[in-house]
Amino acid sequence: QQVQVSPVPQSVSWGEKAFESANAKYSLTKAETTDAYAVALLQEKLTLADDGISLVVGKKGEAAVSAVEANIPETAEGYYLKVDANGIIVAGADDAGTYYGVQTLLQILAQPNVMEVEISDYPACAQRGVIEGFYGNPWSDADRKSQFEFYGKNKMNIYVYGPKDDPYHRTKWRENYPADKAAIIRGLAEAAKKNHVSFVWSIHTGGSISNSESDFKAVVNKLEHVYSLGVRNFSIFFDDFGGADASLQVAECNYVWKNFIEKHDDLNRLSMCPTKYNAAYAGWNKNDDYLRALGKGLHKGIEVMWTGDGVADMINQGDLDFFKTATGGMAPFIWLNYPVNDYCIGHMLMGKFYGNDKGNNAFGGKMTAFTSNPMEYAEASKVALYGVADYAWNMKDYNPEANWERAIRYLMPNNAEAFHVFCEHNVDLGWTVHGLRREGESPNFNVNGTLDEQKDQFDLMVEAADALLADTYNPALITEITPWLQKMKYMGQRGQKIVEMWGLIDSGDTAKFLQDYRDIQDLLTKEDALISRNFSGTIKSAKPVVATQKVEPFLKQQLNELVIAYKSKYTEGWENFPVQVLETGNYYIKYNGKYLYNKNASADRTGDMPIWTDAIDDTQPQKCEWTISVDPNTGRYKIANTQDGRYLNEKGQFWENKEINPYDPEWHSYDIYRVNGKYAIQTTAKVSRKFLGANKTRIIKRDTPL
Ligand code: LTM
Repeated sequence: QQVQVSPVPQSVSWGEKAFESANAKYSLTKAETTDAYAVALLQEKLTLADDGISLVVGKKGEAAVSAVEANIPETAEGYYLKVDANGIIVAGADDAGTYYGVQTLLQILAQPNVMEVEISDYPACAQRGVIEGFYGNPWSDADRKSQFEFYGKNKMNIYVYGPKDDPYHRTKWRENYPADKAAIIRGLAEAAKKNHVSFVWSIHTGGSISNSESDFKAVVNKLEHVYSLGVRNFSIFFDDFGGADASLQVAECNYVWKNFIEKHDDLNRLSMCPTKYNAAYAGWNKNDDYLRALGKGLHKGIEVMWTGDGVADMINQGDLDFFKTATGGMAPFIWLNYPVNDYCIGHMLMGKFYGNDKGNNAFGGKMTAFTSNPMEYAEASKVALYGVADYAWNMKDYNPEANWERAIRYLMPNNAEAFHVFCEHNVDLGWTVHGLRREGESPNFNVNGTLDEQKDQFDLMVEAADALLADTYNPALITEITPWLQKMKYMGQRGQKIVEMWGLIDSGDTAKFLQDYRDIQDLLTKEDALISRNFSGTIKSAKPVVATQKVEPFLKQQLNELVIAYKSKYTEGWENFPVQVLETGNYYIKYNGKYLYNKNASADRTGDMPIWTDAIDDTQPQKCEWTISVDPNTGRYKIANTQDGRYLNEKGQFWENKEINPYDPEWHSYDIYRVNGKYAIQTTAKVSRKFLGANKTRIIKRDTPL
């Protein structure tokens, strides 16, 4: 059978069966100069023997492949590959091309029946890869090494090291790595090389640098230190700190180019991430002074990063056009903020990788690099990265659906169906400050379906979670997604109970109905207790959320309707559920972009009119003491001012004794911010159960301006 090589090659022509791979031996012919990493791979993965099937490997110019030289693509990193009954030939345009040809060959030889095939292949985009540029727990050494192997297999050739929470990248950029950490960087640079990945180390000098030679020297000193660890590609970041000072940034980058890059024969690349790194940050102004100054002033060898229209945006022709005009002719180094989830940390982003202009391969030539900023969950990020690799290699043939199906099988071969269920319920980001949404979550769940159909889906959620929790194929992946698997399981169980409860209303089994209701409350309590992983310092742990587009709202709404239906028919048992106070504390309450001030300072008590303001200022004693309660009889919430017991009403306009119903869309526009010295931002906060309860950290995202 024919295998779908991934990334999809530019041109493939399959023939008849050539031979069977079981027990096959290969007789390797190569030159001294043939890429050592490609040869090492063959030695590791195949059985080599002199009387084996002929396997000729080499690159353009080497005698072994001279017979097919005319077939080798011109494009750097391209290769020609042929398999037939006489043997195999892999001919690269260069070392990387030879290596990628071998990677393709290994996918073909992994099939029981090896088919005759002729492939001519090359990348659409010259630099393809990943930028570890998120806030949160940086990837571990093991995570990164596993990534590099994955990049090699998927023909990605660049990895940018820039985790916001590595102090030696950002806050302590002047300091050298201590010996143990330096050894890790050295090991990573070496591991990247083996997989034909260019390891780019980036420094974030941000706002803690002055436009002075002594400070610029400090940058070069640090880069020299990292150079001494084996790194040969560098970047300078100026994102997320405020000051878009083009003259300083141009001076710093050009200083580094002249006094560092040009000083080393084996350095020739430098990139920078600007402060205005997307069109929105440049005020949609193609004549923005800052960007123009970068385009004009930066040394021509320096590449400039760009995230598109906004911070989180898929890339289209318009993004490239804007950047080109604004910089006076440059092509961007794309920093794609997907599947990064540091601004929606409860969401695991496991959906299809789609939405970037397909056009044709020429689109890839209009950017210098296409890199993706992933989640802090390295293994789980591979679903999206499998798409990134395929897209950036061959834009013209990229098919998001087919790619996603392959990614699922590739990552979880023994439990692909279960992993499919998990991935399809973890797609959308919810409402966030960056506005990026992903479509198609929970595609098989029909809110208007029959109870039986819905039960099948809930059963699948439970069964898939159990199967994956017991899977041993990729323990690192399972560890990362376990809290989300548990959440999916509990949700599925809630759904199973809800289906059952509709039957109990008809049958009149009120005792069982009330027990199911209590069980659902217990499941919700368990879900409330789930956290993504332990956190340290400023790094926050997440509350996992699953299937937020369709299934979760449906479950909430169904429970509400069940209670109403029950109460219209029966009375018994309900008095057992007293109103519980979930949490009391200091909050800022936001409505329609305004914050509610403390009653002492500003509420108009006579007219019961609260005062709303544009900003919160936690230095002033303006905080309100609020009690947030839920009535499990109705699932309704109320927010009371503890000082006078009055309630905030659903319009956010005045206080009165009234409950807040989280199911009414109008009431969903509150954001609650916990006061903890600084103000914390939860961009997706709504008044709903998931933000209330015992764990007080979970409404906090991070204390950074957005
Ligand atoms: O996107 C850039 C250039 N900078 C930061 C990233 O570090 C962060 O991961 C993403 C997503 O929150 N947003 C940023 O602004």
